[in-house]
Amino acid sequence: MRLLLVHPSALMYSEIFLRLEPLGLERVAGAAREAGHQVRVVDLQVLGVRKLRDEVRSFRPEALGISLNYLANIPEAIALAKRVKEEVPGCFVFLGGHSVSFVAEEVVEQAAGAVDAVVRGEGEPAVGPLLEAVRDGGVEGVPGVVTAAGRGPGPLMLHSIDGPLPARDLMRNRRRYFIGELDPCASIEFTRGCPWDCSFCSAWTFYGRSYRKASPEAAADDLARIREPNVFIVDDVAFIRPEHGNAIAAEVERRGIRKQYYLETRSDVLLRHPEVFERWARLGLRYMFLGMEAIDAEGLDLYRKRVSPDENMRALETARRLGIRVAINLIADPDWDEERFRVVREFALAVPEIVHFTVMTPYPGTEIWHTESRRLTTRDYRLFDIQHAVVPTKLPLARFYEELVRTQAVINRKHLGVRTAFGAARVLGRNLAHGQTNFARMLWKFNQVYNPRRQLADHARPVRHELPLPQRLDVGDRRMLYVHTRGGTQGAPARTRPPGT
Ligand code: B12
Ligand code: SF4
Repeated sequence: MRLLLVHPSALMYSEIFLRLEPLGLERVAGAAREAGHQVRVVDLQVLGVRKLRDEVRSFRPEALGISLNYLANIPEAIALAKRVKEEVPGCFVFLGGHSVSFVAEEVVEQAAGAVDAVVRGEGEPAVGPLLEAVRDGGVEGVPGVVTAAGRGPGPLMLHSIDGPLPARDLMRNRRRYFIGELDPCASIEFTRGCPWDCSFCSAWTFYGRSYRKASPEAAADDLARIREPNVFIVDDVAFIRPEHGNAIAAEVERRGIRKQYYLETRSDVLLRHPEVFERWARLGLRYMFLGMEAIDAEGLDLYRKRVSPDENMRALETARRLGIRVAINLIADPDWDEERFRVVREFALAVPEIVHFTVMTPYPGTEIWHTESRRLTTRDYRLFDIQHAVVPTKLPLARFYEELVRTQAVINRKHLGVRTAFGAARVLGRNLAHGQTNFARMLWKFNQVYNPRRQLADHARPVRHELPLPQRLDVGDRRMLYVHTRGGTQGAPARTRPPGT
């Protein structure tokens, strides 16, 4: 069967700092190819819609799959589905990915016939059986599938994440994937899932709190196949298990693979096993995201982060000692007033690290969706991008955005200060010499994109599709939030407790 897979366009505010290859979609493409289908991929993060139109006309797909990891992309995906249905009337359209898994029924209904099915959960085990059923009948019975007829059997989960291989070769314009100065940059996955249970996050609910590790050999094989000199490790929390991080490092050393890496981890994981990160720093680990989320104990408790402010500070010192640059993420609460923004600005200016802000947003699939989201001020999918306030702000909304953007701008200037500018100029020169312009564009785009008036105006756009209202659930039994449950797995992936709890 001819299958066209599409990733929607990049969300405006993230495009400044990064644009990364859609690894999940590439893995679905790999699975479909292994099942004998003819597959093409269009990533609208790096290709224009005209390219998609040309591809639809020339390839005449029998099935179209759109990736929806981000809620904010849902209206765009529905519009694309409608256009492709008009162009190729018999084409079977399905959606899949993280976010759409939590609102599958609602999206099928909102698409009013333009979407034939939504796949909940992991795409690799579902795509082969789904395409077979499209040809032979019985789509409703495929595990994980939701259609207008309702929900089929629960989704299946890969037993091992060693395969299928991501179909990196199907991507075009790979040079446009980058993160900060790591330009160009590819992505890789060493583990899947997260054993913690932070109240604002849906990573753990999606995978039913399971945690799987790629074998060190498969991880190193995949790494060796990557052509780019830079690699982003997509794991929710890298190197939770020190023996796993060390085993992959040993394979990388044995094969003499040399890359620069960016990863994401937690302060307590770094503090517990700094030697693993030190080893990876020798192998090229340059940057890490630390999801600190809050600078005070109260905030950390609220998000059930299970980390103390002291641990966060010690983690920053450890990273500095290892020579790894840290990007900190803090959650800006809509309850913040001018004083709170001032305190946070002071903190951000006092530390040498890169500081990012995201706005506290209740997402379907998270615990706070059911506890706090009764107060939503908008249900426009496009505003659920953690850069807009979707619950009432203490300050008038316009003031809140002014303070937010002012804080972002102060921090941005800090990074582009005199000393940093020299460093940036060196990186710029090196990247431009190789024809890589992503990092350069990022430096100039900030003021264009981060603009409080524009953020406010986004709230006034006409809304075509709205998020469903949250159901008030007693989340005493948090398994009710899961997409993947133990009964629905292929084999039995390890369900682990977070280390140290
Ligand atoms: C790596 C990552 C990123 C990377 C790479 C993103 C990219 N281009 O793919 C970066 C750092 C760029 C990023 C950025 C952002 N991210 Co992000 N990211 C993740 C993370 C940690 C892992 C995703 C991943 O690669 N997993 C590994 C692959 C193999 O799995 P996967 O992509 O989920 O794909 C599987 C399934 O979803 C499904 N699937 C996927 N596509 C399709 C398509 C079809 C047709 C089918 C059938 C199935 C299917 O099958 C795949 C294989 O099993 C997730 C958390 C998580 N655990 O999912 C958050 C997450 C997806 N991100 C999140 C957010 C909020 C963001 C940002 C908006 C943050 C910001 N403002 O800066 C931006 C927006 C990026 C953009 N597109 O513009 C939220 C999503 C919230 C939401 N409900 O919308 C998540 C869930 C994290 C969280 N805290 O809850 N992100
Ligand atoms: S540790 Fe990170 S990935 Fe895990 S639940 Fe908390 S925020 Fe989500």
